[in-house]
Amino acid sequence: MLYPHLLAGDPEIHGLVIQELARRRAGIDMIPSENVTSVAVIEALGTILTDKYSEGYPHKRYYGGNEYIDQIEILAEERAKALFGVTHANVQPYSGSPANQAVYMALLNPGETVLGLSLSYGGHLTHGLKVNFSGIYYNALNYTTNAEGWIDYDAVEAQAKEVRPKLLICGTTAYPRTIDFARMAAIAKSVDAFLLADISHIAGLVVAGAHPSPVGHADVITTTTHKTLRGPRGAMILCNGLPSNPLKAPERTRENIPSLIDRAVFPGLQGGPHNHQTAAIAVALKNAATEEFKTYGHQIVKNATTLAAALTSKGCRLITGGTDNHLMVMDVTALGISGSEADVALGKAGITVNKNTIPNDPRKPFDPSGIRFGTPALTSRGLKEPEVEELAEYMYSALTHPTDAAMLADIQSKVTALAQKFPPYPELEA
Ligand code: DSN
Repeated sequence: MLYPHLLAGDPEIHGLVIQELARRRAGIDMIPSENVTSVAVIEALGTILTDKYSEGYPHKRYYGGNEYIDQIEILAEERAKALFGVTHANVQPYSGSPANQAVYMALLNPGETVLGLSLSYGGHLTHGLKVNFSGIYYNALNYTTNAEGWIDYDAVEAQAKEVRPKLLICGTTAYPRTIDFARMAAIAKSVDAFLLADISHIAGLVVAGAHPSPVGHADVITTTTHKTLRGPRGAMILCNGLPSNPLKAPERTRENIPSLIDRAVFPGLQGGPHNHQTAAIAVALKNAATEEFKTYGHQIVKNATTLAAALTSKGCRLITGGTDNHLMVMDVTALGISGSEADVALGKAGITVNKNTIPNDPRKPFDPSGIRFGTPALTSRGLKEPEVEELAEYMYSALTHPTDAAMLADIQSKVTALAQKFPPYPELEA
């Protein structure tokens, strides 16, 4: 039996974990921010490292007994630096939102102006949503995409010149196209703003060479470690330069960004780092440096473009008409249903996606016009183009028969048969 000590200590939680594993194995997860991490990463997460306090940074801790924790954190930092080609990496942020919060704290005073992509056009909560810290404590303004869903860089430039942000953000959670980091850097430079590239969604594609890198363009890069990067939940902040570790707060200059970031993460926002998470990030980064990972990153994109082409050929309306990366957004109202109805119908068919707004969405965010889905997790499970084409058939059938229970049950049995050929975590016994 899997997890025997958990079973002995808490059968209720153990039972739910086993049911979640069974759920994952019976269906296909297409939420593009999710993935299937390695069992090596899961084992690192489950280690005794979780017990240790180590506030501070390697060789500068506020607690004793950190000689091995220091080595783990240094390994994670060195692997991150080598993988992305930067000279400074902070691997302590608990997740993507705190990482972005640390960047704000490092580079801005409360009330200063930030310009980021609107959440409802594919941005993120922390890029300036009014009810998020970014919109509450800062003068957060948003750019949008055009009606077809493309970022209009000329429009971003005009808006930046008008509002003069101190921080410009390029980063997305529901944008299916390549980001032009060089253009965003030129816009930031023209208004003397810092540029933050939040590559949480595409980090795995960047290291695989399947998406251009923001390194050399952005002043600061944030990324979660659990999306296309295939690691544990967590995040990193990357930049160039070296921390100077001054005794007093450094001035907000480009040269001081590494020190500013480190001080913002600790003691600015966080206490002790999650050392089991840091170890698991190190394990994931080692894997991301392999040739196999490069092949994986390119396969994610091949699977996504195959899926986009198959769905488009059936008449489905994809925002921007397709994808360059790992995800796509579909306007399902063209099929006579809402995003929520599509989400539920696909769920009954064994395919997990999420409802999502589309550009200029006339509907409310809780029941928007679209769905968002992608290929990182299914690619980790080994599905390739033929299986993805099969999935496109199942998706289309479910979306065009959203209330036909017998039809959805039939599709679900086919999806489960496919899913069982490609189990996630095959090393784990059921
Ligand atoms: N929740 C993540 C996503 O689904 O894209 C972003 O933080």
